[in-house]
Amino acid sequence: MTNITSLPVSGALLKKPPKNVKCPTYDRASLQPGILHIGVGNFHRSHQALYMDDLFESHGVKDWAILGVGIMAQDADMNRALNAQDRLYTLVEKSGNNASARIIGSLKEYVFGCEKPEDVFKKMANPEIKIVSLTATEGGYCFHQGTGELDLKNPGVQNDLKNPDSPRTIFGYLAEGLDRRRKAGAAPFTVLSCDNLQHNGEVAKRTLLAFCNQDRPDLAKWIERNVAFPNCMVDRITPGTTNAEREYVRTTFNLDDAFPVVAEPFKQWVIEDTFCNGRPQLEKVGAQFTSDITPYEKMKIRLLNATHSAMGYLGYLCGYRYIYEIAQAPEFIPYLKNLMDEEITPLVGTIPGVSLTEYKKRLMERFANETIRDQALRICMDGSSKMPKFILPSIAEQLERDGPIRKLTLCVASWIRFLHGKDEDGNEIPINDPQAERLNKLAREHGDNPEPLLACADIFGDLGKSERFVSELKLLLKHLYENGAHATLKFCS
Ligand code: CS2
Repeated sequence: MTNITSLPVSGALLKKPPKNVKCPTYDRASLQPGILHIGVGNFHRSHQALYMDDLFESHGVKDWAILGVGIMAQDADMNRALNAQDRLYTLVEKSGNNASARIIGSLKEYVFGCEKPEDVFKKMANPEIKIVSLTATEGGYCFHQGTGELDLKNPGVQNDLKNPDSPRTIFGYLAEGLDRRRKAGAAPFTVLSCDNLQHNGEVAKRTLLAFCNQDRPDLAKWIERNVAFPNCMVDRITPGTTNAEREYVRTTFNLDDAFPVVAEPFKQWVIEDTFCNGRPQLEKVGAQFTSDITPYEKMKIRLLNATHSAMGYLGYLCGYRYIYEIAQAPEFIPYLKNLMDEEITPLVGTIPGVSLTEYKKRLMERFANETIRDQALRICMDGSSKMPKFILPSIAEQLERDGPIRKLTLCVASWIRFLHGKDEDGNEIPINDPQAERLNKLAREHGDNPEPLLACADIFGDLGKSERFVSELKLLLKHLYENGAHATLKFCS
């Protein structure tokens, strides 16, 4: 604790900005909203909101302010914190001995959809909103991994079809917002998915059309003809905020912020330029526009996100709690390097002007950044939707070309061992996944036999039919149960 009184983050702070913190100098009151963003979590606040803040601060842009929206019950804390702080928050970038803090001013409003869905619909209907961007997480698109189609049995999707006035998923909001535009004869907004899915725009389009086709086929047709869904690749490692970050911001920068965000210095955003109703000039602040997103998203999701998952599950089982500890552990380095070099890189292809060797070297440095204290459990969250996007497609492609799969399969085996819910010393493993109950039951009851889990086609598709994969998985899972995580890591390195 410190005895200096810390300054609350709010509009008043900007009138007398502290010397050690960069603050917006643009006039926030004169900003016009242009983007409505659903899912204002830490990633959005360290990434897209920062790009927009840069655009307002350095290029005099005024018409693309962000109107933030939360649609999940767990967004209640963000709603409270942001609205109490005039939608301002502290972003700290940290690496080595360097740490810098700035106040981000690009969020003009924040509406909590769980309490006020009608307010969100009204905002979406307003033609001044030209883009609705999304960070809905990998699971937020509710599609069945086996078929790629919207899962109509998903409880959120069912709720939104039955109760269009109080949606719980992106679909209910997007459908109602776009329908109001259509009925008013107004131009639609672009839907910009910023989630870690390959072809995230196409996934958003496919699932939204399937949703609308249930009871609003005319709307579906209108969306298909008029709405753009650019694909994009987003990147910035952003840990969750805990009291340690709040205390750090208080003691280091003398700021009292209920929800600061800490991130690494690196950031990347590659976007397809297919917006249907204008866009901000993000290229002025470091975003890259491209006509072919495929190699970029493959590079990022298959290398960064997959290696993250491999570190998360196995690292947690080995007793580590932070990603930097795992990335720095001598016993992990060869496994991670070989996983990327031998089993993933041959699938990524080439990107003009990008050296994958450099990219991977940089990744290892980023993972090893101990100042941001990225939590292994953050990475281990939502495995049921991350595994099919980050890891399983590489296994499927390697199987097709008769290539190596051991290190990728170790990640799946570690996940299944993690889902058991008790570590090697009998301590509880906190499983944070919408499917936790079902998966934990299967993992606990069947131990080293992965077959009942592999039968979950909504996660594994038809990978469970591959003899080679199944026997490899059985071998590694048995090894994990019999010899423990450290020995299995050694066996696979
Ligand atoms: C992580 C990502 O959640 C995860 O599993 O891999 O959140 C990762 O930190 C970001 O995609 C980095 O851009």
